Amino acid sequence: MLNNLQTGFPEGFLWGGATAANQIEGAFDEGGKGLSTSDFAAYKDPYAKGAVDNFTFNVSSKELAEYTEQPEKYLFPKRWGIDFYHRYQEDIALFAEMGFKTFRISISWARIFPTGMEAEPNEEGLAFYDKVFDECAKYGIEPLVTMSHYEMPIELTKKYNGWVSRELIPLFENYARVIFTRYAKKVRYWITFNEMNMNLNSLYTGAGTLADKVDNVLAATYQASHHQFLASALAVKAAHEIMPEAQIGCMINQIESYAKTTKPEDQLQALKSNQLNMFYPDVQARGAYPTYMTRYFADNNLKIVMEEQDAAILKEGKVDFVAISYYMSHVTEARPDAAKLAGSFDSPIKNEYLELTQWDWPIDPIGLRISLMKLYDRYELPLFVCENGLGAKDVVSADGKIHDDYRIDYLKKHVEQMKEAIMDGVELMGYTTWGCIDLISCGTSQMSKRYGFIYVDQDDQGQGSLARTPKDSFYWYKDCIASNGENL
Ligand code: BGP
Repeated sequence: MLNNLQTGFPEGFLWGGATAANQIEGAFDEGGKGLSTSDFAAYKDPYAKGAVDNFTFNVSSKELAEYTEQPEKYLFPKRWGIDFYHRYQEDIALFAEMGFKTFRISISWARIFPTGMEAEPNEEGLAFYDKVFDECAKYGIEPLVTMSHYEMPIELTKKYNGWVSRELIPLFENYARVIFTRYAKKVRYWITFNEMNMNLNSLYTGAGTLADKVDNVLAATYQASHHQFLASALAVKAAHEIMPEAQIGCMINQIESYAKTTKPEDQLQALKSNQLNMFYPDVQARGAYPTYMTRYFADNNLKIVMEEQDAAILKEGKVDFVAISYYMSHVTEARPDAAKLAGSFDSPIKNEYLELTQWDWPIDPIGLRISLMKLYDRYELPLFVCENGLGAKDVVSADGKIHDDYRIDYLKKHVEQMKEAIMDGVELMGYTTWGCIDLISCGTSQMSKRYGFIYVDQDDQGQGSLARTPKDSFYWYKDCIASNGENL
């Protein structure tokens, strides 16, 4: 039997916006919070032209030691956030005014377990997120919670060198059980790790691992990923036990690779690049390592240490949905360093059909449709676009307003393509645009790379009143949500 044609966004579609604790909260040393890896992220301007090899955000053990001893010597913009910690009520009220059905935030692990290793959680940290979820509930907004968004307690880096150590698995499972039990009645939608495939790009950001303390970075990346797969699977299992109504997903940064030419070698490379990206949801959605990785590990002489019970853990911890962030597509060709570029934001080959953002990210709304169609074909699981948006240098006009028609144009085109994908049969749960309120950019550590519907008065030096002002896109999105994606 044929399904009915779904002609628009389904009823109950989860429209909203997305953020991450380390980019919005500020208050890095309040409420009993321990220091996290993101408090020490090195500022290296990864978007400098031609910076493919520098694009790692990695921190060395020497830098970490220096930061710890002389924190004031370095710029740590993420510590400021946008003061969401104290202004969450005002911010959530603005999201409610736009009609948000959902709000994606992350819990900072170091607020709950300051070193990651305590026997008991930090009550003040737990109480903070209670207040945030209660505020959401006031407006009928469903939280979508990422359990680890590019941060973890720094003590776990110092003691274990992050996820490269298996010791972190029970610590994460315990953290998972604590937050599931506490928020069982308040949070129905969960994501374990943010953009796990970006481990390939930055071992420190994704896995809290100092690259200079491992022998082989690629091997360490896959070893750390293996431990995160297990931790994620155990969390999925715990979530299903503790919160039978909840849905818990995995997430990748979806960057579709197109072949540069019709040459079979280029086509093959595009297929392989896409496999390396989808390796992450392949494990988490199918519950086992895909066979193509056996060849990849052999070719690269990588030995991943696995224990006997691991296969069963992965099998029992399959996710309920697959979430993606989507910003761009890439072009690839058969070249010796092609595999190295998987997971990188930087595409060395220009796609002549696409325009670029101010940060040279190719704008490709149809690539979103292609991605959704491919991922749905592959997993037949509900999908969630939990990040998408335009980073731009917004200007406050003489009338005091922010006329961000370029952002409206970007979002409109992506919403149109999601609608097409839904008509193509894709089951899409929701759409949370990235940085629904201006926040500190992850990759550049700049405030001036803005994504929000709401302007925040703060500059790259952390100066400003922090006042919130709706931009033109605020009213556009409000209309989009009210019409369930019909008025664009
Ligand atoms: C994603 C991250 C976000 C976010 C976004 C935009 O990879 O999950 O944390 O910041 O990218 O990136 P940037 O801030 O570098 O523009």
